[in-house]
Amino acid sequence: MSIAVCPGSFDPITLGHLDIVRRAARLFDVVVVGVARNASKSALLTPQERVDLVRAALAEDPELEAVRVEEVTGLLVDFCRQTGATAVVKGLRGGADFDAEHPMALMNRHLSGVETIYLPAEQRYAHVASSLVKDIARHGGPIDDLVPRGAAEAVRAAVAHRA
Ligand code: COD
Repeated sequence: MSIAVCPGSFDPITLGHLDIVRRAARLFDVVVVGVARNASKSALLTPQERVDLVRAALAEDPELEAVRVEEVTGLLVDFCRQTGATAVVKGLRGGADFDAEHPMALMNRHLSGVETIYLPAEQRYAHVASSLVKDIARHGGPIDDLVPRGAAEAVRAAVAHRA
């Protein structure tokens, strides 16, 4: 049985993330979304909020019903070992993503042998980033067509509450 992890901060999950998870689910028998903390970013949403928003987004799509969502609290390679995953699936929007992802892919393989599979971003989501979604929301702009249903409201509430 092939098992893959789709990791990310998902702060918040976007339609671009969702597209990568959907495509990973067509390639692997089991996909686990790992909601992790990126030490170089300060998160708007709590880990539980991010997990809940990912679960709510997956529940909207029958194709993604079997995809599990868990929080990653330590090293990604340890999470992969615990879940039995032999691959990590990442989305690439362009060269900057590759430059950021490649050292992690090499390090994760060095640490545990886990392979990283890159999926090119779907063109219509290649400009979508969680950081831009938050920036737009902070300035009162429209984010509803960038994130799954439910996530937009949660981001607006968090921005208003934590401003
Ligand atoms: N279309 C396609 N792909 C996208 C899009 C989009 N619109 N937006 C983002 N993506 C991709 C990103 O390129 C990335 O591959 C993935 O989706 C997740 O993106 P983010 O922004 O939610 O998450 P990141 O990049 O902040 O996540 C980094 C991790 C948290 C996964 C990483 O820091 C990690 O593995 N941390 C765990 C601790 C660890 O093991 N550290 C050592 C690593 S060597």
